[in-house]
Amino acid sequence: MSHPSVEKIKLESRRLRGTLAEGLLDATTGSLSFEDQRTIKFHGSYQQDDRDLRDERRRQKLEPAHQFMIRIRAPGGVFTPQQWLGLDAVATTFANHSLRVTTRQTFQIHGVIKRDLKATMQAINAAMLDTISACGDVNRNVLGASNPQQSTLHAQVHDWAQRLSAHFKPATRAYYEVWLDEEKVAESGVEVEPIYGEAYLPRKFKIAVAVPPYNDVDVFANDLGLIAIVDAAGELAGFNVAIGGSMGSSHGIPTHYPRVGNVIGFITPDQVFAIAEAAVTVQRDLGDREDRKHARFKYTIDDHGSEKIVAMMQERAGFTLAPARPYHFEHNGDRFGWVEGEDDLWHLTLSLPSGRIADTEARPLLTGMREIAKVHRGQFRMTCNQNVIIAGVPASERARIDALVTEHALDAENKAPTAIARAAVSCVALPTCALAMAESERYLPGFLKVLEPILDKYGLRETPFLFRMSGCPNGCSRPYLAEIALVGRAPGRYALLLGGDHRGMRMNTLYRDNVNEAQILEALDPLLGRYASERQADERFGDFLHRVGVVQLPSYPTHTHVEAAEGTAVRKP
Ligand code: SRM
Ligand code: SF4
Repeated sequence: MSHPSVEKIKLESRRLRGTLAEGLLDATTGSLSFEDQRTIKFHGSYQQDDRDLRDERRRQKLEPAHQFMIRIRAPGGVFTPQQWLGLDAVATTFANHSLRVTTRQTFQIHGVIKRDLKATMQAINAAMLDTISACGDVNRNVLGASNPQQSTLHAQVHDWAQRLSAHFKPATRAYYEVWLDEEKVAESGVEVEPIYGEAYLPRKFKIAVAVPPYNDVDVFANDLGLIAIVDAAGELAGFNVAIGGSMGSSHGIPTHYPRVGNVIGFITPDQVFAIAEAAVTVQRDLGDREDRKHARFKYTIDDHGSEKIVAMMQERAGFTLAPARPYHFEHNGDRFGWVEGEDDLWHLTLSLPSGRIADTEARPLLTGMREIAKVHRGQFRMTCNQNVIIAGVPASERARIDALVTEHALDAENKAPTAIARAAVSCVALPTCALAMAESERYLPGFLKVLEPILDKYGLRETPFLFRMSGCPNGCSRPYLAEIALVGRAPGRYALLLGGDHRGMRMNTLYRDNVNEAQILEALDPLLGRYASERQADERFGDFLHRVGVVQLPSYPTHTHVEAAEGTAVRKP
């Protein structure tokens, strides 16, 4: 049986209601209809099944072990202790007893069954949170820099993330009706969507706000990136605008490629909404609605040409972009441990294993964070590298937090034996992700372990490397920006990519395709050896590989390379 297209489903969904309300009540199956599985994404949830159990259930002639993943909308990634406790209760009551920090600085919970979905959404709402547009063909969670040392600037950027997220929230009341029992009114199902229109966007759209010198949001991986420019007095003067970043690609299909955003100019704060809306509506009108694999803004830009897209954006925004201002990124990572910020407040960044907060005997992370949330009076800030910052701690409270951290081994990753392990990022992949071709989160610790002796051999234990792993080429861990990346191809087999930089500005190159663990280590060993003996002072691995000619630009076989340094964007074919 052929299924309707996503475009048709959106148009016929009565503004994202579909038959969700009825489907939730159908007790004969743990699944939703094909159409509702598409519609529910706009409400921040995915239907999944436990892939570890798939074959066994098939043998037993049972339907798959259907379950739902729910993603929170958290622009800027800030949570109060009360919200943390609310989510902890959701995870332990309705989900698989874990909270998963994502690469877009929010939480996912996994393993919610259909009959608990509505109660779970209501519990999330009771924690003063929602999941609106966390997935689907709309603007997604807006990222905001999490550097805790610049609290004033951080607060401003957080505010921008909140306002942009609110601005691009769909107008439909579907979420409130389906999950929170809001009464239907005359407009139910026919609300005007002033920004999105009837069919919403052709594909997801992502916005991030970075504050140089840190690119912890990986601003160039977003459809629209805003790079804060601070004037001599330390005030926010405005933003450089970057367009067309996105990671998704496919193995061996040259027309599906990752791309870094290119900087197109500078705007003042009062121009932010106009330019953001221009970008979103140009993509709405010109984006590909036939081929979802070719529907992101990057393809619209490359197909129509950057000049035409920028001209259309300027026309719709009603002004011309000013020339981009100089800026400089130092790195795209997190800094672990305590740092002192403004107003005598301290901030503790904890490295989490792929963002997974769960209890194991050796590491009761979920319990530990819950105990901290019970006493902490500041905030929790999620980072886009899947880590958490316990933010805003007075000096007098540090010892109490430290004691809880030690008691629950919350600093185990901060003390990981190698620098590469502390900063590594990996996507969820198996067993929940339907698209995973290979393990990622579950394989990362094992891979880091077998890499350790090689790092030891060359004295590279404490040398920082930007390492990212994804279970498939969709690139949820943003692997194409890493110095070393593994991208899943098949069980136990990966593409090895090398030569990204540590500032998130240069993509890496395919170095070995379809290789297993032994072959990956065999490929890396001599390169790490050369790096140890031939590197220049402070030279990073990715830069070294370029200097000695192991990898060349253009770095990825099919993408457009962009150097976006000092306010200029140089596009190379
Ligand atoms: Fe992602 C799809 C997990 C960040 C590119 N992503 C998925 C799904 C929903 C699988 C699916 O469609 O069935 C994954 C759910 C797995 C699970 O079981 O939880 C999934 N993506 C994630 C998360 C949880 C990865 C993580 O380990 O942290 C991240 C959640 C972010 C959030 O909170 O909103 C996540 N995904 C990203 C990023 C990184 C980013 O945005 O900075 C990317 C690359 C940037 C980009 O959008 O290009 C990304 N995810 C994709 C794609 C490829 C999109 C494309 O245009 O080609 C897919 C597949 C799709 O949409 O069809 C995808
Ligand atoms: Fe799933 Fe692929 Fe994203 Fe990993 S990169 S979470 S395997 S879609």
